[in-house]
Amino acid sequence: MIDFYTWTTPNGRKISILLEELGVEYTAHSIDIGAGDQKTPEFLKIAPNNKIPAIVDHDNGLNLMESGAIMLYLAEKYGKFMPTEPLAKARAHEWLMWQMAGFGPMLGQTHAFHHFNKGKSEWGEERFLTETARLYGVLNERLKDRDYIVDEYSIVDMACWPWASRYEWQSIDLADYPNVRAWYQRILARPAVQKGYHVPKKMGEIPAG
Ligand SMILES: N[C@@H](CCC(=O)N[C@@H](CS)C(=O)NCC(=O)O)C(=O)O
Repeated sequence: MIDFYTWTTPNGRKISILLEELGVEYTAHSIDIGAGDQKTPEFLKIAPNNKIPAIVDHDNGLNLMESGAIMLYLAEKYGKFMPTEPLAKARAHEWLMWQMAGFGPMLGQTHAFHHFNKGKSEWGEERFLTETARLYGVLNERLKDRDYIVDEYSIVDMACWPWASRYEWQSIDLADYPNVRAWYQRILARPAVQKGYHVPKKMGEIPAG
């Protein structure tokens, strides 16, 4: 059994979608980051960086933070959603790192400057909107003639998709990125994605793309 500590954010949804796709038993615990739940001493023992998501795997007592590390751990443990052939695996690592270092953090800055603090910093908004659009362009190119980012549906898609689901906050029109839009809708059609999106609670409808 897995205890899963999360909130209604893209990094949290990466893991709830993966857990739903795997069909493993888990208990979701709400860590309301707006209320400061991530700063409690109890949570710090599980996630020393004070951020969601985190898990505790009661099969072996492992506690783990960092969404990329959690996804790699679960994919390896259950032998699913990650290629095993070395070259394909290297490619999956490449795009997972791209998400962890670019498509997540840069889009997160767009949320901070452009969605939550519009008008406070023209420089910040312009810098991160430009970078966000560039990253969507990179993803659009990668998805040319491909249904998924790395051959088959994998944790790489599950890592990127929740960030793309905030396209409205990022002033991104998916019509400008047709390959991303088709991929977005392909993944949205999956029942596990629809279920995982609403963990730990429903905050509204899933953007249709
Ligand atoms: N690199 C981390 C980032 C985690 C992260 O930024 N989590 C956010 C929510 S999406 C959070 O917990 N924020 C609370 C805070 O910064 O105090 C990961 O991928 O797990």
